[in-house]
Amino acid sequence: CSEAICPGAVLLHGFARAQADALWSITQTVLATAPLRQMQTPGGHWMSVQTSSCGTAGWVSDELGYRYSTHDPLSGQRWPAIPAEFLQLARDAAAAGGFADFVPDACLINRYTPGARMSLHQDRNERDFGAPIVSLSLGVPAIFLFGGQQRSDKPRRYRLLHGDVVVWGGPARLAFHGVAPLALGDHPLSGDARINLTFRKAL
Ligand code: MD5
Ligand code: FE
Repeated sequence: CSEAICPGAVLLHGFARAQADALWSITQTVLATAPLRQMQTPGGHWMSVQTSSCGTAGWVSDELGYRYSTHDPLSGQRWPAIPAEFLQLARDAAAAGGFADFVPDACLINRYTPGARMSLHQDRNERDFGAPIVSLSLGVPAIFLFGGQQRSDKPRRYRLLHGDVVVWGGPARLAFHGVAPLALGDHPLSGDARINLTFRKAL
């Protein structure tokens, strides 16, 4: 079933539940080539999540800023390709959210362990805000914070479970959002961790 978060944003409860365990193991394959690492913000802080990417472009952050890069700064190589199963899921979910023919060129992988969080922000490093972002949650549940158009708007909270998918587009594309500090949990595949995949059209 699906739950409207706001115009342009829909939470598809359990949309990927049937494939979630397979998507988890495919994610591990990607991470064997492009390992998770902590990134530094332009302000000089370390992010509490661990990050990697696949696709033509990967999201990176360092003292110079946030941006997309065609190469993994750790290896100097191109990021691994987005697996076909990921592309299919992103396309199907976007269509269910009202965005036909979505073809992401970037997949950001964020791993949260207990206490890791993401403070309120907007995703604005992508070139085309007309394309949606599709988000897949795997592993232990997280509390997602949906903040609305202004940073000062009081965030609404949504619990995201293994196999849940959210499609963010239209007026929701530039909304403020974040993730509350991950609570202790235990998941058969991920242990105490949560992994979020976000499919984006970055270039
Ligand atoms: C997460 N990750 O659950 C989220 C899922 C990130 C990030 O925020 O930047 O890695 S993506 C949620 C998202 C994307 C674009 C717009 C909106 C939410 N929104 O309008 O709330 O780890
Ligand atoms: Fe974000």
